[in-house]
Amino acid sequence: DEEAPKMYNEKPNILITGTPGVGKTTLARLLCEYVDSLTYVNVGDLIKEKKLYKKWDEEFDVPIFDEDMVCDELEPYMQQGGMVIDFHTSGFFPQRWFNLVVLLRCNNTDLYDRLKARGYAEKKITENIECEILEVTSEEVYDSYDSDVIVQLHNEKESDMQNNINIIIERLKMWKAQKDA
Ligand code: DAT
Repeated sequence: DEEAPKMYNEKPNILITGTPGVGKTTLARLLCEYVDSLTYVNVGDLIKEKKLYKKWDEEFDVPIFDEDMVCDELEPYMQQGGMVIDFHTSGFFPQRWFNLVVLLRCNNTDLYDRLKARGYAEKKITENIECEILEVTSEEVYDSYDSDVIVQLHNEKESDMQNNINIIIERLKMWKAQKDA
């Protein structure tokens, strides 16, 4: 999709990505509370609601989503702009969609505790932590998006959340200033 033209939406589209448990949903929802013009979209929920899958993963009991179905469903919303997309994987989204890509990170100890608290089975916890250690999500982000739209943020302590919100809001102001220039 690299050849596709950039979209000239009035409102920015933001991707919030990272390994499950890093705090995407918490941060994305909070961001949408702070900035009125933004709309929160949980892609995992959307996949289930709109049945954007053709197969089911029995081992992990999750739908194996269909990338084209997800992109087709989201495209009209992305055209509108102002979407905050919350999903753990991002390489299949058109690059042109996003004006800001937030990659959230969390250390293994906190990540373990969060996934355990979520009631995940040990195997699922291990898989997710390995994903974070091996930088699977991070590599996907850097392979898929321009480095100038990516912001990598640590989300470990409670106080990180407000800091991260402030950083994102600053980046959105920069985006707007560049767009209006
Ligand atoms: P994700 O959407 O990436 O799976 P989440 O937003 O559901 O993650 O957060 C996972 C858990 O971690 C949830 O119980 C809230 C908690 N959490 C998120 N950010 C935190 C932070 N900065 N400090 C402490 N706990 C946090």
